[in-house]
Amino acid sequence: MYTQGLDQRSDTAPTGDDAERLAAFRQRIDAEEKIEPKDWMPVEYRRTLIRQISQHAHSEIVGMLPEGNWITRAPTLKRKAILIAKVQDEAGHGLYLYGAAETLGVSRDELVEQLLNGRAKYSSIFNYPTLTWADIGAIGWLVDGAAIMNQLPLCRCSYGPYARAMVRICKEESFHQRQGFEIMLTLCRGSPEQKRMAQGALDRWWWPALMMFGPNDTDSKHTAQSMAWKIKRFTNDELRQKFVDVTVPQADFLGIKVPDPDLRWNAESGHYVFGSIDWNEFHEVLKGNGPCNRERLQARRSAHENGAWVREAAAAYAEKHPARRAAA
Ligand code: BYC
Repeated sequence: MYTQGLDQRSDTAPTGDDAERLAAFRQRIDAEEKIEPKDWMPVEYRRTLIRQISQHAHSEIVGMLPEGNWITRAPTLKRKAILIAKVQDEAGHGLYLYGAAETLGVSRDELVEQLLNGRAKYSSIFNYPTLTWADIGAIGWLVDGAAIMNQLPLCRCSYGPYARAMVRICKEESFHQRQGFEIMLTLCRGSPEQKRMAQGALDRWWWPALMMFGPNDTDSKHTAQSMAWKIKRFTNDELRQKFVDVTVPQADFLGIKVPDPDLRWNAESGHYVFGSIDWNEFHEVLKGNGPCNRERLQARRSAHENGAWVREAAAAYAEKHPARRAAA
């Protein structure tokens, strides 16, 4: 895997030249310099980035499915056009991210294969169903809201191609969050039935949204090293707390209730205190036992099979027009 022309030296027990390279690498990280694809990097740094960026790319692609489910049933033509554009944006995010991962020496085919054969992870959140139109509002508001909270610091990630991809992605995610909140606001200002629908969506999506940030810091196996390498800038719990602090007042503004009996404002700390997450549910979803895991993977596999003719046609065209392929 990802060995072509790339330095495979490890970050552990370096000697001679390696120790020097590692010291120089650490200095660059400390100085907030970006690491670029052709620069030397410890093998574990490369591996961590491939893991995180590819999981992120898969999440964007699988993330198109729950919302895609409502394109044919959006309540108005305008809502439909907005939703189509949003789902298309997610496809674009997936492509930038696969592109960023490829700069680390792994092929897109290999990453897609890992997704399709079930070996690769993608965000737990996309294994939940979208039962009503309000779920599309809740996804924009909460899921994209959580994504922005997690991803804004990634714009300062030490790896250049990932950081630059995130700048564009975050701009689009901000628009997605606003459109989701606007759907929720419209429903909450509508009929009692519409408001109930909005409350139902908040009830369903609140806890899965909190799970998006990953395990508690005490159980997160990668956070410490990723922070040291400035891939991650905040821990999972820090980001989750920021999200709760920003989102609870928004729920108050909408006039709907966060489904957490333990939620309260702590004036001393200046933060909300919230109840404990059902980590058992989280791990079950990661193991493939969430409400929609099988359906999501099946949908991706079918899409891949149905797209075979496009790949074949593109390959045949490239074969026939090598000059155009080189120019592209
Ligand atoms: N779901 O040590 P930890 C989007 C895994 S897309 C599934 O804390 P790390 C959007 C984790 O990968 C949202 N798996 O790991 C798209 C690790 O597994 P492995 C996706 C999870 O990497 C469309 C293990 O648990 N965003 O926004 O330091 C429409 C231990 O965790 C989850 C990104 O991918 C989870 N929720 O931190 C709308 C952002 N949480 O690899 C929106 C980039 C943890 O050891 N990724 N795991 O087998 C990250 O920031 C980090 O990778 C995470 C996890 C915070 C997710």
